[in-house]
Amino acid sequence: MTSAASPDALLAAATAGDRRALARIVSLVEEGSAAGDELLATLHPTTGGAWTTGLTGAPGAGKSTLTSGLVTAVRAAGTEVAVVAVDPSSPFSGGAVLGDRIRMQQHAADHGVYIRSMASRGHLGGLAAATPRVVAVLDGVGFPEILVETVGVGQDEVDVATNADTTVVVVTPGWGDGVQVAKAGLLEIGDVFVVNKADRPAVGETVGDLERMLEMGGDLPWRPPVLAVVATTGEGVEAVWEAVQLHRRYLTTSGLLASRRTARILAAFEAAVRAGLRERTRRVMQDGDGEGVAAAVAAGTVDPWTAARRVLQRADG
Ligand SMILES: Nc1nc2c(ncn2[C@@H]2O[C@H](COP(=O)(O)OP(=O)(O)O)[C@@H](O)[C@H]2O)c(=O)[nH]1
Ligand SMILES: [Mg+2]
Repeated sequence: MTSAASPDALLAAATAGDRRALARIVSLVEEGSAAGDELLATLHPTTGGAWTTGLTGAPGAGKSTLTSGLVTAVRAAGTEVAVVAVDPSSPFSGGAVLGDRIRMQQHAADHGVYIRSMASRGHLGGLAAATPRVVAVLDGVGFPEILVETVGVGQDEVDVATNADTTVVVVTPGWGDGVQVAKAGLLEIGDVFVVNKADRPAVGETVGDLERMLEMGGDLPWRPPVLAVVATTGEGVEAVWEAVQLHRRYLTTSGLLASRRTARILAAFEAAVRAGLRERTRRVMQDGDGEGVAAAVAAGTVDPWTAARRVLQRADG
C-alpha cells in the first residue's frame, strides 16, 4: 500500500504509527528527492515537539551500547523513541558483535522504538545535510524522544551539537583521553560527559581529567556532569538519562532552548545551501563541460580563476 501512496496518505499513515510508511518517508527525505522536500515542508509545522539527544565519541567508545541502554530507560516510562545512527560501524547497521545485535533485536520487536541507521554514502550533500532532515521527519511524525549517534571525528561532532538539544560526549578510560576530548573540540559541545567502560582501570583519572578541564571553563550556569558508566551491564545508564532530563529542564527554564534551536535550524539551512551548491557544481564538473575546463586549466590555456568563474556560471543556470 505504501509504495504507491500519495504524500498525504504516507504522512497520515506514518503519523498513525505505520513504520513502513515512515521508512519510506525517511528514505525519500534522506535521498534529497523533490518528493522528500515536499514531505519536509508539509511536516515542518508539526516539528518542535521532540527532544533530541546526540551521542558522540570515538568509534568503539560504546555509543551504540549506551544508546541501546538509553532506549531501555526511555521505554521504561512508556515513551516512544526514535534512534538515528550515523556511525557506519554501528550495531544498528549490522556490523555488530552478537551481544549488541541481540540487544537491538529486543528493541526491534518493540513497536515503540524506531531505529534508522544511515549509511555514510549515498546522501545528496552527505550525512551532514541528511541527518537534520531525518531528525525533522521523526520529530514531525510525533516521536517525543530522538537519539542521534554520531562518530566524533572530523566534522561530525560539530554536526551532532547542532543537531541535538542535549549532547552526550562518550569517552573511555585511559591516559590522554581528556586531552583528546579537548583537542577534538568536544569539551565545548558536551552537555553531559560519559566515561564509559568504567569496568576498566583508570576510570577515576579520566573522570578527574574531564572535571578539571570543565572547571577551567569557569562558572557557567550549566556545569556538564561527568558520569562513569558500564554500558554493557547498564550500570550508570539511568543516571545518564537523568542528567539529560536535568539539562532539558535547564535549557527550558533558562529560555536558552529557543536560541539553541534557532542556531540548529540555521545550521541546517546553511548545510542545505552548501549541499545544493556542491551538488550543482558536481553536476557541471561531471556532466557539463567541467572536465574540459579543468583540462584547459591543466594545459595552461586558461587561468584557474577564470575557469572557476565559468564553471560557477554554468552551475547557476
Ligand atoms: N568492557 C566494556 N566494553 C564495552 C562497554 N560498552 C561497550 N563495550 C564494548 O565496546 C565495543 C564497542 O561498543 P559500541 O557500542 O559498538 O561502540 P561505538 O562504536 O561507540 O558505537 C563493543 O564490543 C561493546 O560490547 C563497557 O562499558 N565495558
Ligand atoms: Mg556505534
